[in-house]
Amino acid sequence: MGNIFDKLSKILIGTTVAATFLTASSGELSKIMKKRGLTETDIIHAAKTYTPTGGRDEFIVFSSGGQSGHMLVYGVPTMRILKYIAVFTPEPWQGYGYDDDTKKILAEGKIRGKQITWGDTHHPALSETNGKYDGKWLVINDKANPRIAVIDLNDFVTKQIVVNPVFKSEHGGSFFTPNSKHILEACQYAAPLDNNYHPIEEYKETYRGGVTVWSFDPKIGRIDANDSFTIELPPYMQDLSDSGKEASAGWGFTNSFNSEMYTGGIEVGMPPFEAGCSRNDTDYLHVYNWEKLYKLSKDPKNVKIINGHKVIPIEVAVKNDALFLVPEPKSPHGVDVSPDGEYIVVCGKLDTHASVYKWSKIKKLIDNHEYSGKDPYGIPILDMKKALHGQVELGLGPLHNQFGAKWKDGVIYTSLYVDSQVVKWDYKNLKVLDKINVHYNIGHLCGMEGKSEDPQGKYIIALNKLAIDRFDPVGPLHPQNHQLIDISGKKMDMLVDMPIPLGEPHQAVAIRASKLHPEVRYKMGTNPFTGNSHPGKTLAGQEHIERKGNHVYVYGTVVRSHINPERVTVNKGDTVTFYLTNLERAEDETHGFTVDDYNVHASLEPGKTVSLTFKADNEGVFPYYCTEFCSALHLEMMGYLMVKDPNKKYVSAQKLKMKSMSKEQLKAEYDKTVAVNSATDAVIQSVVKFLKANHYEKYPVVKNLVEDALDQYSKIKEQKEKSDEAVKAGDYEKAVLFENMIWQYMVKTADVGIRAKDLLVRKVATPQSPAAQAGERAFGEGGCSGCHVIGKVSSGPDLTGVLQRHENGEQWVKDFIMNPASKYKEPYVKGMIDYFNLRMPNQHMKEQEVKDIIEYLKWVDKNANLF
Ligand code: CUK
Ligand code: CUA
Repeated sequence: MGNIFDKLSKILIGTTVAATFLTASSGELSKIMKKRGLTETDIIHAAKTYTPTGGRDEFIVFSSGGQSGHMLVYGVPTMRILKYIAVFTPEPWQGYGYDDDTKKILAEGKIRGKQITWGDTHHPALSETNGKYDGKWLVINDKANPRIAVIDLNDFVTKQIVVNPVFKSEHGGSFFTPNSKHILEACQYAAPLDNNYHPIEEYKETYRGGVTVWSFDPKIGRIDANDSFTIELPPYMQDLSDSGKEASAGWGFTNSFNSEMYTGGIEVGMPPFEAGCSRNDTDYLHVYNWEKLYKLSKDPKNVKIINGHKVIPIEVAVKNDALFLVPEPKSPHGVDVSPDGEYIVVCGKLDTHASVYKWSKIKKLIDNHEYSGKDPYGIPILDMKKALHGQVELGLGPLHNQFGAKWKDGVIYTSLYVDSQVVKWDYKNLKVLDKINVHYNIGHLCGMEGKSEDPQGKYIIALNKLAIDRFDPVGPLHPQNHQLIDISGKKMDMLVDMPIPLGEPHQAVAIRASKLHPEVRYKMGTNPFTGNSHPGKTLAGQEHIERKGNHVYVYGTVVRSHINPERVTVNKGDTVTFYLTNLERAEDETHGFTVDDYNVHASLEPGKTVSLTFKADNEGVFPYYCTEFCSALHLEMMGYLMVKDPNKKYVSAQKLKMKSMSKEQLKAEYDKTVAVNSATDAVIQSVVKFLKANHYEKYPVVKNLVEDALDQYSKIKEQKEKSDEAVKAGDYEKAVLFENMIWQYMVKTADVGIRAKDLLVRKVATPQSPAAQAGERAFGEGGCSGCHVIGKVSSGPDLTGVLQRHENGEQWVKDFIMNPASKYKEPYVKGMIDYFNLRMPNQHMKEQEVKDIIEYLKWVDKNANLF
């Protein structure tokens, strides 16, 4: 094992102090390594990725969720999944597709009137300012049902879905331009741009591809379909694309794989598509000046209107020197533009090479009108050799590229699908630098901010298509496998695997975590989908039910732990709309809402208002309830929807004779409840005193909790008034109920208040030495905490001050822990045994643990005033 501790300490702390510390615990570590069969390298990989509880990641990855139509969010280097974002597919937890507003978003994705509830998501893109990620917006495409969705990174929620009006399939999207004013989206399978039938025999004449240039407003994060247009392209099956940067800003680049314009036909005796599409030695890289074409699209004489959408015909683009073709090795796949916009790297897929084009060379050919020919549609073709910087043989099946932090020195990483490898190479000096094996068949690879003008290096994630034997078997359908690779050294280092059981994530994008600033609560009564106040916004005290003809509107609120109103009665056949506002301001106090049997569900994050509409077409009694375990009284957070048939006569059930309590009994119960409340209140007051004395307001996290607690506490006054009123009227039964409500508010106050106090103790206490920390751990894990609670007498005595209680206290405590029985006869211990009716057991602690516990107890004594 030799120098593993040196290596580890370098990773962990980078000092020799750490090495000493590690050597001390090395016995334990080597035992675990042996038991689990771990090598030194494994331990180093663990140290590079493991993040202790509460720790955060350096990068956040947004990965396509493939056929799930969702996206997923995870952290690097921990590879912990943080969220699924619902995009094209309903997602019950978030209420996506189960409340009115999210149904509306999903309905934006209807294609020619048809609701589509899935998506084949491929390429996410993050918004950019001056070519750098700004952490504001995320977009992703749907290949099967050509659509693009916009996700708001303020709350990680999909806010817009836009259908491509002319494509029947799309793939080369989405790609933001460097200032996020536009998004490029390229077609995949060519088809007629109109919606009519055209025979396949007229493929060349009537089938088309294209690139749609969507206008995007980065201020509000919405696509403006009216300001957008499509560049008509030949039916070459456009593929991956990238938008130009810096030197090539304003231009776009799109690959293709069927310049043969083959149309298949196995059933009529023709060879399959796969043969016909790869007959020619070269296909075409489309090079187009989208910026110029955007300006031209404003003039109606430059566009055809197809399905209500502007399309610039090929001739118009050619006439204006805005569309060119450059031959590229047959059926390539990825195309990626270098951060300075000068190099365009095309991956061979069927060719073992990557082809590096130079923008200045392409531009020169364009400016000099130096063409080697024209394609059948009249598009000028540039000479491949004259446009190339060079080619490098990388291996079998090169698919996609990512630039590293040293991109200026030519460092780039490319995935090799067939070889199942990532290759690091130099696109400037055209040589291979390093290769690493992945498991198995990698598609995209994701660098940290690797698609921006500011690649961060550090890590590459291999997005592998097959997992085969990597994980515990879960049936014939295997998870996908994302592998994290450390690229900070000279050689690439494979760190960890993460199974993805959601769909095939083609591409992922990563951003520095520090650039994301999502909010933790909505402004009270917000509709997140408009950003405005929701028409159904209801504040405390405004709850009511309104009937308009056959439509019943419930203006309700939810807050720990009740839904107001709790009873809603409607007629069978009525339409019912629940408007619900979550009145909570506390972080993470989300409530859920459903009505049994009616297929509706909402997620109510703090401050949000949602609306749920359904037809009450079944008679009966339907509980509604909160679906998030939001508080101790979560199960009580419920109500009843009662649906009556107005045409039925209901015979009332015979009233049961219930025994009722005497007035004296009720008064006694009332007195008891009041006494419990004032005792609880005394506890609360002592916590409040502590919080104030220790200046809780100086610590924002504590302050938030205290505010939430006081919020709960402030509601007591109104309940007390109601209770007093009931007493005055002699109605003790009602008074008891109100006193119980007071107690509920007190419990909620105490719950949050004590959480605040615990946090505050940690903030104001003197820092713990490593030994005291280890001692606290041993105290918890060794069983001491089973009977002893610091600051309190529980099933054993309070240990605050225990070191002072005995002569030569430290030694005494040590001896007692190591061998309790030796002291059972001492009068003090005997007294304790009698009092608690328990004997201190021997926990068989190690000497070091006992020493640490004593350090911990010293720390407790130093901070005794806090407990
Ligand atoms: S594509 Cu899947 S591996 Cu849709 Cu970006 Cu290349
Ligand atoms: Cu609110 Cu459970």
